[in-house]
Amino acid sequence: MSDADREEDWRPALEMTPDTTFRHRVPIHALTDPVTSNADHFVLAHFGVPRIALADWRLRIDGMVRRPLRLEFDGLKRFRRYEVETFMKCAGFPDNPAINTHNASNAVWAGADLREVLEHVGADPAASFVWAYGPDHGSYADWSADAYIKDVPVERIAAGDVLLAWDMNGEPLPAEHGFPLRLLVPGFYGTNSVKWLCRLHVADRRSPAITTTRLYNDPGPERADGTAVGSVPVWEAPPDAVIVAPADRAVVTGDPVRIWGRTWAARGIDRVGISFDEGASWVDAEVDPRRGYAWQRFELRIARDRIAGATSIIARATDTAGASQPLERARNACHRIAIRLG
Ligand SMILES: Nc1nc2c(c(=O)[nH]1)N[C@H]1C(S)=C(S)[C@@H](COP(=O)(O)O)O[C@H]1N2
Ligand SMILES: [Mo]
Repeated sequence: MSDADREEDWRPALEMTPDTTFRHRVPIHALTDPVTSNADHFVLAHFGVPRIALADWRLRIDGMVRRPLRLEFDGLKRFRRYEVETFMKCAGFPDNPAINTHNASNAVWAGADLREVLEHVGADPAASFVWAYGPDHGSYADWSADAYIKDVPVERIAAGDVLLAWDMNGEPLPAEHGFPLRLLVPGFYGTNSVKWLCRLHVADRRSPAITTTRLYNDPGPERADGTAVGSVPVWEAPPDAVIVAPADRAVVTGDPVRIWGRTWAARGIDRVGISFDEGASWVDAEVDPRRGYAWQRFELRIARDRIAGATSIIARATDTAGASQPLERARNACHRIAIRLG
């Protein structure tokens, strides 16, 4: 049995600091920069933050490949470097698809294109998923795991821009964001972009891990009797938006009143409607054109007397395929803020 066949030897030496769930985020009204800085980009680490020394780290690639590999960091960096600017949106709670945590950022990532790395190792054309392994382990809420594993459809990888990313906004990945290497799946919910990436396993089926098959799987479409048909993995991000200004609970001054924010979807956003009457009627905002996977800016200037008496603002995005955000009870439910016209 060769080294690369041994099941557990993909784990580097590491220390988990902290060794409990770690979250960081700035308030939505602070998302004023088009590119979120490394310090302001939200962080979600289910089990804590593994600290890995570069000398201890390898990327193991195995499974349905002709040439299994253990790549050192320098070897990986010999692949062509690509840059991708992309929104990242946290799917929210692993097992609750009815809440939007509105946790989003936008950064410029750089690294190798996984499509080229798979060509290099001679991935079997019959493969359908790549399982990505992070070595972080521990517990989160009421479940625990000895690794953080996700699976990505080979089709998405073949479309390009799925990165093995070592740079974030021009700097090496900060520990919280996955040093030394993370997977980055633009257009998919953040949960799929495995940090502290140490192993890629090429397979013809989905991974059986708890993080792929049980958590982050939502009930499928409803039948007439209200029961769900199967389940759907939390992959492509549906249309979503946050109102950056005014801030929630702000006293709103000025005429016209200016409302703006950020919007995104795997496919890109076509339209954002703004409602001042709890969704009874909508006014179209202006939406910047889509650039790759970057989030788009929307803005509406509206005469004060047209919204007299308003106490809330809701934004609703529609993607290029015509899908709109649900008003409530969804991972991408509409953002609603309370305001007072001052
Ligand atoms: N190994 C590992 N990768 C992970 C996670 C994790 O806990 N462990 N969290 C995921 C989730 S749910 C999200 S939303 C993104 C967050 O990436 P960020 O912290 O760089 O913003 O990382 C994903 N990748
Ligand atoms: Mo997440």
